[in-house]
Amino acid sequence: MKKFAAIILFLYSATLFSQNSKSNAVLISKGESLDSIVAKAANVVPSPRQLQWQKMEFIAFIHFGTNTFTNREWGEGNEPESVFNPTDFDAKQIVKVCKDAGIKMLIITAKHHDGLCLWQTEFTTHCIKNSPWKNGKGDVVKELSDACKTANIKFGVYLSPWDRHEKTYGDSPAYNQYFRNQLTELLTNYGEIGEVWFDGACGEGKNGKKQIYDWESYYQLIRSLQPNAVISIMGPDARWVGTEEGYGRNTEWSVVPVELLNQDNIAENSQQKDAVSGFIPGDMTNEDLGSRDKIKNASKLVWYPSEVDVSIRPGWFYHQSEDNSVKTPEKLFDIYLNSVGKNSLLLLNIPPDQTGKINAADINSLKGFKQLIDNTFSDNLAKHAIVKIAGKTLMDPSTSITDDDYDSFWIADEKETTAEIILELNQKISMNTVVLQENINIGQRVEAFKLYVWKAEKWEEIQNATTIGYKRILNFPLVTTDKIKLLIEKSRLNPSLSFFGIYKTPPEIRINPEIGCFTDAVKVSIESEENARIYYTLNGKDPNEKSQIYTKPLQIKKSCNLKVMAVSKESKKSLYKTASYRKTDKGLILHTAYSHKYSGGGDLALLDGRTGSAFPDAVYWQGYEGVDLDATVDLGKIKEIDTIQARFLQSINSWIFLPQNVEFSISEDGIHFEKIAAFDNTAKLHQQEAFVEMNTAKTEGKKARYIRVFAKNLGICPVWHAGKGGKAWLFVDEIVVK
Ligand code: FUL
Repeated sequence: MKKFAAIILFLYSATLFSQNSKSNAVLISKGESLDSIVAKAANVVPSPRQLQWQKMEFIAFIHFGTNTFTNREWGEGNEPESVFNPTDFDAKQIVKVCKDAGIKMLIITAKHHDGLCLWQTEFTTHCIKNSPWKNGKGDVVKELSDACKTANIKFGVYLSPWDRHEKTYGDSPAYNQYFRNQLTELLTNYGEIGEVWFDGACGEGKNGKKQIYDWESYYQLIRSLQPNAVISIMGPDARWVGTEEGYGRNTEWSVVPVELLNQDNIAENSQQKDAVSGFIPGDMTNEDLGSRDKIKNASKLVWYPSEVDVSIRPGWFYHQSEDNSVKTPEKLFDIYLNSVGKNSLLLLNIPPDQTGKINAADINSLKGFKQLIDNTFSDNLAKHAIVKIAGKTLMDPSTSITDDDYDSFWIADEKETTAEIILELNQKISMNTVVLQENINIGQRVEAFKLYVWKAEKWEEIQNATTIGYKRILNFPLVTTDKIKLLIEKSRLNPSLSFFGIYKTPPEIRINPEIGCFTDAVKVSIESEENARIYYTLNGKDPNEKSQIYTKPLQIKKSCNLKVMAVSKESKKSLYKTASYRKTDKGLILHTAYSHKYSGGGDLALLDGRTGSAFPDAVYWQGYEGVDLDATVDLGKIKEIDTIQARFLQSINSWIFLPQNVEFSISEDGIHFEKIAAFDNTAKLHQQEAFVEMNTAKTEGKKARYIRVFAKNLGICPVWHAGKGGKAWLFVDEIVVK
């Protein structure tokens, strides 16, 4: 059955693209020589729909549905339709936020695994017709597709094949018909669809329902109704990169053996569990999918480019507890460099919250990210360079590789498989980023290249890499030079280049320490790139070029919010960076030692007024590895106290468990303590999803100067846990005494 499916797909894609002399698929005969296979691979090109898709570079996923309201990642399928009830759904806001961030298409989860349909469907009652939202008259797909049209960006749909609600699921022909009916509605009633995203996930397990999907019939339907739509992941046009971290491969070939198109393979290698309970990567994560070694035994090669899907938050759906864990602008920028910049398309998930809008935390991050993109890439420092290739100056503007026109390109003479391209810059320029683009209309060819800069009268190597493809972005430590050289060392056929750009990123800022709680003073140092001017304020306001200039470490003696900006010598502005410091009259004695891997900000972190969220990547948690927490807060004098609270994290996938039990005691003299509250958390230690536990005691006006919090670490991970026998972590933040 598996073979049969692969063969149909194979014939299907062959007939689709055989019209052009260059095509996006090529057959390999038995016994064909490696040279001939490699030459064939070099002539495989994207189909027109794949090409226009690739050129979008950056698109968005909108995960929205039942899980937004039930606070889950995978619904069970038995949730009532009434849970879907956004209070202020605003498609225009969602589209605007995305468009402002430079996004070219939105893909909505029209139906996730729980089966609830976010459009007015005729084929199930499990849809928003039966939700209270807009009295059942609303249509998320319609509103979003209309808003995209108005904003002139593309629109796509995610339709989960796995359906935990639909009764016919598992009765293969009936469900296939149901699925085609759903597709037909989505592909006929909402205008042009740019991408159809089929998920490989299915968590049915061994004894679950076994649905045999009729993929070919889905594809034929899509091709007939929306010929320009790219079919991704469980589809023939774009492939899953293989992880959900946002990072592409260093060697990323868009031409791969047809076997990667086999849906059974893809499904087996996809997630079998939800994001919170763990992720099982399969073969798609292989470091190399298309090198000579991988293609030498292929029966057919196809253009099958990589798509990098990643969420701006830890989960795919909105959870309030993750508002502090939204990826920072810097992290998003790094993801961009490592996805778009590694021959992939970036699909960034931005999930609306329960109001039905994008949350302010995500908007802020996207704004900073866009600023980094603009401040880096708006100015190609190679624009006026003299281009010299193999000793000859490239004069013809139609072959320019430094302009923005992708279709003007240079190609080496036939039979050449190496090349040396030198850009003479006329003056010394500081740079740390290079963008290269092959002309994929001709094929992806470059297999190895190096970058050099002219320094002290000789060429110095700064990068050594393999593939380029549609786009390769290289990031390296700042270097100043007036000449840069690209050496193509190996190529499948004569190499081409559409673009060679040089850039410098805006300055970064490092503040040390970034948070702090102090009793007398704290010394704060700020660093940025050489020759940058650093401006700051201490009242939390945005600094500008009239603000205080940083010259030496600051001695901070009062609670304050520091905000910093740097301006490079080329006048590039950094993002703002903030830090906050809090003076406390409380003392804290730690009787046990926290791990320096998770200091949470240092010795007074548990009193700094900043609390960690449900995901440990936030910086505020203090971690104790295998040891208990035993801490005494000193209020300085005897005071009436009302509440004592300690917050703990459980995130068992990260080996972080709640303390088994917690005790609060108080004392006036620091010697004689009275136990006033105890908590037993043992019943919660099995809970899979990450959560924060607050142990709170009301003390009703008791008097004390010292408050002692003792929390018993589980010690070692239990036998049922993946890390059994290993040291368990206890994460605390923070201790509140009011
Ligand atoms: C996965 C799904 O299980 C997740 O919930 C999410 O939709 C992601 C994009 O794909 O396979």
